[in-house]
Amino acid sequence: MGRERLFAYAQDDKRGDHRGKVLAAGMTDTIFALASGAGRAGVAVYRLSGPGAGPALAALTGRDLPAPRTAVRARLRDGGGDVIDDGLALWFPAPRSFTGEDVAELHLHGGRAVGRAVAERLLGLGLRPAEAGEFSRRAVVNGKMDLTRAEAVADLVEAETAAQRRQALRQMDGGLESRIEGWRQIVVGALAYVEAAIDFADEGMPGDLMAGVSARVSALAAEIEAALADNRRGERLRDGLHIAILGAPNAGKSSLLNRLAGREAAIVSGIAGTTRDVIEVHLDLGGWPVVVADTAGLRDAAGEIEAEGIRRALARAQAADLKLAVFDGAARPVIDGATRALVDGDAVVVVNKADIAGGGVPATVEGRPALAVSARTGAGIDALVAALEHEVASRLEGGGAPPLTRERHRAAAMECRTALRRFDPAGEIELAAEDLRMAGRALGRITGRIDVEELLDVVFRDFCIGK
Ligand SMILES: Nc1nc2c(ncn2[C@@H]2O[C@H](COP(=O)(O)OP(=O)(O)OP(=O)(O)O)[C@@H](O)[C@H]2O)c(=O)[nH]1
Ligand SMILES: [Mg+2]
Repeated sequence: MGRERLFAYAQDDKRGDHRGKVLAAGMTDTIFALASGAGRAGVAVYRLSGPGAGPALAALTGRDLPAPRTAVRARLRDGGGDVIDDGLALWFPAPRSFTGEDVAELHLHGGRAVGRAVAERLLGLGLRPAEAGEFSRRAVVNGKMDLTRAEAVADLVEAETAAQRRQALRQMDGGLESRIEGWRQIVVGALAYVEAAIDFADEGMPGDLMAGVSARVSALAAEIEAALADNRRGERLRDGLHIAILGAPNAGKSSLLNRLAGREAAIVSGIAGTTRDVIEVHLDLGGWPVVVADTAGLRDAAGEIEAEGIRRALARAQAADLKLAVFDGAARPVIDGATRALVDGDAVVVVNKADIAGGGVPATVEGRPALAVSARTGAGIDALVAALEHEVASRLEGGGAPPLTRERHRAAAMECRTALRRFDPAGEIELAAEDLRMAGRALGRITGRIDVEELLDVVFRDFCIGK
């Protein structure tokens, strides 16, 4: 039946305990949870998983289990025979279910009293409430999906913009898994050659075979390096790109934030130094997730509180992926020096108050094109949004391969890359083999998949022959 697979949990710590914690399949308790959002709703979906799901469904409905994967109308009753609700029931016998276990689903009316009665009944039947992520966890343990797909399920639930949704869907379809698996196959293939070289040391390996292995290993190291040098695109798409609005007091930063947000998120006033703290707004910019931060106006003469605000503003400027540098068009021809100093390749420049600026605004500031806008009238805001969208897209768009989307993917890929770079078939051959094993294990931790044979290698390496 070919190579069986076991599933090991990825370790959080970077060095990792690569023996992993292999879970035995037989989890006996049956869990339940409200799978739809909490609170009042037209419909609420309850999910049950585990060996007790079938008996619980039968007890609730007072009838035989419905045909698999077919919705049937059912009256659910509590322990005393009183009707709890009239809804739909679905039955997904193992292994063809989300978790790979017996699963039942109840679609009921989304009232709190219904929810309480259902939970009481299920508790009475010996089920227990699921812990966070437990359904997905069981799906991974039962081989229904790898860790990257399980993470993608969570990302899809969290997705707030179209780009986040697309990235999550692609990963859920196994995009990242097959990329990582492809890398791992190359490592495993190379390891097979090296092990053959060890086994048949007396006969000697043809030199050109080893040269081929070496070339494939360095090509893979380069490919992983390129994947790591993607500016953390996948993670940033999950988190949202950070944009800091910067400029002199009264330039109209808060007014611009409110324009972009479409609501009065920040206080606007004619008093210079109104904004002190950093104010963040999460926005969907043409499908791209961004976190826009309004900051305190930059100036020298400032009291204690404002000075702290300015310190925070500069820290934001440093940490931001993109800066929105705001100049006061009414203050022209004076171009604020403190703001100007922050303009670089990561800045979008606007000259605000175009409605009262009189005369033209400069075409560029520090070589970056300057957009004339008015936060008051809305003039130029569409062009500003388009410019921001363009800048954000150029930082998040990847086109090609599915990106690494979590710090733990990155840490493991780095560990793999390091081991591959260390690989030296001309040196001690046992050490070369060990480097490949480490590289393969690091990749295996990303998907949570470790071949049984590899695992057995690790477990039994220290046994002596004949034992
Ligand atoms: N005419 C005109 N006035 C504007 C425009 N944008 C902002 N203002 C006014 O400029 C003043 C300052 O605006 P804010 O948005 O509070 O400026 P800020 O840059 O956040 O200022 P601080 O928080 O003090 O750093 C307010 O009176 C706004 O109404 C604009 O496009 N045109
Ligand atoms: Mg402000």
